[in-house]
Amino acid sequence: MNGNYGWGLPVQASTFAKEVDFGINLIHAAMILIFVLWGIFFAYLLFKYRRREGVKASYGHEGILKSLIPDFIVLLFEIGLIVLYAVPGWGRMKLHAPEPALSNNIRIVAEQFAWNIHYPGPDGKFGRFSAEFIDSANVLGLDPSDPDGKDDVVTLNDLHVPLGKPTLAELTSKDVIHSFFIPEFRIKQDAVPGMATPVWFEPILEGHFEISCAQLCGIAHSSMRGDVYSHSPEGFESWLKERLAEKAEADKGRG
Ligand SMILES: [Cu+2]
Repeated sequence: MNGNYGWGLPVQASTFAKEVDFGINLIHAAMILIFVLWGIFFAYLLFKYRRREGVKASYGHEGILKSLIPDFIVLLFEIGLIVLYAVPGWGRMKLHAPEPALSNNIRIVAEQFAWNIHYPGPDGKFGRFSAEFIDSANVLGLDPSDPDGKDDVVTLNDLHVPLGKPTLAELTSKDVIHSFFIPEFRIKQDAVPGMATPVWFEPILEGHFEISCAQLCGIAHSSMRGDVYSHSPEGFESWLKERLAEKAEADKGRG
């Protein structure tokens, strides 16, 4: 797995990664610079205003505006960060969902303590689903009479996505609030019961990564992990074909 985080940021595996990392790196660099400058200034003041014979402290207000200049510089930098980087970047990443017709469409249903992934299969249509059909073999409650659901694939903690196009997911939860987090894709989104939240990303690197739950959701929160595989388009197609063959085999066994 590429999930070897080490000291630096995880590998940049989606189109969002560069822009997100720019902000993280800029903020860290600025904080180090401010920390060092303040430290030097502090030491300078300690020395300059040390206790000496015949010198008394003054408690007047003269020079107070001048002393606020560094704060104003930091404030300007922070406003610039929000207005020039954070808001436009957020807009680029979150404002416009990709066209469903040009995306890999999936549903992600979180539950204590797992990720169910629902693929629409070759017809591109999700089968109807309803709580009344939910049982241990049908965790998403797919309606067995719906033809659109015949070629659907459901996996547990096993997300497969193709390179070359965005993956557009509808994210929800069966029970409590979870948070869908793939560090390498720089994507994190709450999964809220009763809500279908759109979430999208485009992988740019073939590999094996990890989904983790980023919202404390119960006793086994820390083990709520899943695998993510980003494939070449051909690799993704052949993975899907294998799942469909498995499904046909299982249906034969049952029927
Ligand atoms: Cu969770």
